[in-house]
Amino acid sequence: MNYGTILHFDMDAFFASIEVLDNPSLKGKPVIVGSPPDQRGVVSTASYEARKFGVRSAMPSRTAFKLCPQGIFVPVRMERYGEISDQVLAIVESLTPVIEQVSVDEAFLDVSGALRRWGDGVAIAKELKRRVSKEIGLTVSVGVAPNKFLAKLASDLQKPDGLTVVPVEPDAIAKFLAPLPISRIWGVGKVSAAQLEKFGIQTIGDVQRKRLTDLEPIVGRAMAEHIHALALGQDDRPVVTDYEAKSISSEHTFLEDCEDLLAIRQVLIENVEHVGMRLRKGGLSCRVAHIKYRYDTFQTFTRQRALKVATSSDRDLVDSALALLDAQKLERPIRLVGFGVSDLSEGPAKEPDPFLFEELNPHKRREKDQRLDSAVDSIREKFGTGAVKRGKWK
Ligand code: TTP
Ligand code: MG
Repeated sequence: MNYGTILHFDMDAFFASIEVLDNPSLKGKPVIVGSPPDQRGVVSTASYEARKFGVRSAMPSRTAFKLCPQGIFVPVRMERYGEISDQVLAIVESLTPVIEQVSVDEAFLDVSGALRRWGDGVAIAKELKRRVSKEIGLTVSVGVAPNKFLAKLASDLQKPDGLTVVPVEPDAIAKFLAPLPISRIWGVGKVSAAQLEKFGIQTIGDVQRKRLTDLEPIVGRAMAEHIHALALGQDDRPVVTDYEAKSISSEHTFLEDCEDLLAIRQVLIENVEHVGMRLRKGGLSCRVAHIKYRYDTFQTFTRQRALKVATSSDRDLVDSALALLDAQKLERPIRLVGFGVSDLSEGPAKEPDPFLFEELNPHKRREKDQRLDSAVDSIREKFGTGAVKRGKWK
């Protein structure tokens, strides 16, 4: 049998499963990881037992408590989840070198170069599941498909502990997708789904029966092209390893399209800080910064600029991100905003030190910034990214 060579895996109830792993008395119980129920704050994730009561990620902990009063609330231990994430990646790296990590608990793999050793994509998926279970004690769901869109969709279809194989023939792919709701199409959120449903389009099969020109007036040209291709399972994005891409980025999709420039700036800054932290964690600096934004119509723009010196400092990155954003004339509500860096090199920026007077010395300022950045990073590692917010930039 012919299988696809793109895999996507996603750990099951990741934070909650690790809490159960470290405290087996929680097994089989409704575990809720996040803020305590008597405080403001949200649920990070919940065990599948707690999800039966309707508890979900990002829900206020108070609401979760109302839905599931017998829930066992445990605080987030980011550092521990990072350790397990590294262990999972080490297993994956022993299977194939082409890995694109998407988040702490998921990644894409292109296994086309690893077939001789392992046979086919399904054999590699099984080996991954077996080793994650045996060596770490957790379950992971995997999708095997001919491309990224289908692999990601597949990994989510039979959670937890799933293994879903998507066919490779175009007709079979279309048949596989047809019964699924349009919300399964990557990028179709509540707003677009509601818009399409007004026109009687509820399943991916309904999209398949439309022509591109039928979809354009409903959701706009860019979005129409996007969903028309994905409804047929067409997606040619490559799996890009961190090494190849030599870029680090972070982006955020707003729950509702956003027109508030201050909110957009704030979210952009948070993305910058996230990127800065990853740069510094990897001991890297960058020479190019870019922003990305997407309108409600799905039209997407990126703007980049070269930095004067290689840097990993939040201050430099935020300065360039805001300068790039401020140069834009935003004409529509924003659906997504993101920040990224490229042209990476090893090590923090080091330059000769020609300044006699400390106060005038931008490199000294740089050292001070670096100390501040690393203090902020260690607080965030311990307490999560929301733990410290900086005051105003500039
Ligand atoms: P997910 O993979 O989205 O969720 P999950 O692993 O808990 O459950 P599933 O079996 O459905 O994959 O996210 C991975 C981890 O990221 C999750 O365990 C906790 C964290 N997270 C948050 O902190 N807040 C959020 O809103 C989401 C979605 C995830
Ligand atoms: Mg997960």
